[in-house]
Amino acid sequence: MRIDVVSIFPTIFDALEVSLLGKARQSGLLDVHVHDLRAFTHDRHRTVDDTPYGGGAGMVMKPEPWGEALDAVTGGAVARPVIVFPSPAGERFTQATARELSTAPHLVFGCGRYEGIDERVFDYAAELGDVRLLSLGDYVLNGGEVAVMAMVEAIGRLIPGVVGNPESLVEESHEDGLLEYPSFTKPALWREREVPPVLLSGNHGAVAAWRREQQLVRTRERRPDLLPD
Ligand code: JEK
Repeated sequence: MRIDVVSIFPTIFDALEVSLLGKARQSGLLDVHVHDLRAFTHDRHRTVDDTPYGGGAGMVMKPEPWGEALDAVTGGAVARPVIVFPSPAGERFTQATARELSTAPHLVFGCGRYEGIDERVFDYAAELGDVRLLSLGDYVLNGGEVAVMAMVEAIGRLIPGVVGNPESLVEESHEDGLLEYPSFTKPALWREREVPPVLLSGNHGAVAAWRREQQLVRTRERRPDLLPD
């Protein structure tokens, strides 16, 4: 999979090198290219923002640098790309979205800042690829970069061969929408706290039943929205 990221803070994405995706990048399964939006400006101050038409607070990203950046990163013709713009006004990015995007040969991420990007950029991008406006969740970030880091990590670990332990992905794909059961490791007694004895019993049926019960209890307590009525 090829991934292009456009941002005015390209060095934020240096962190991708040290996450689990570093290995995937070295092996060639993931080919990530980060671009500085300011490289697509032509004025002496490398301006990327301006005041909003109609008035209001804050600044809006100008369309011209975005048009040139999108032309440049979609020009390679790997395939018709999926072009993602993180946005507080987007559809929710979920595990299902990550699965869907993990099969795309070419993803482009456009990271906005300030109050966002001139709306015409999304319309223009739709001529170059399949545009998705996606939100990480219902809180306000200062820009798209942190959202893209999360999305690239969620998508990247689903690409076959990227995760170190493929068993964990098989387990995930069989998931039932409940929260996970609690995990324990050695020592069996730590600071007067015991590991639940059933996990030391060697009774695999009892372990499975206990874990399922824990999943249900935790989901009811913490995420009742995930349970059917
Ligand atoms: C992309 C710029 C910052 C800040 C104004 C007024 C109510 C805010 C944009 N889950 C997510 N939260 N935030 C983002 C995100 C934020 C971004 C950009 C993504 C580009 N910003 C910003 C304030 C406002 N709004 C009405 C909401 C807009 C995000 C994701 N993904």
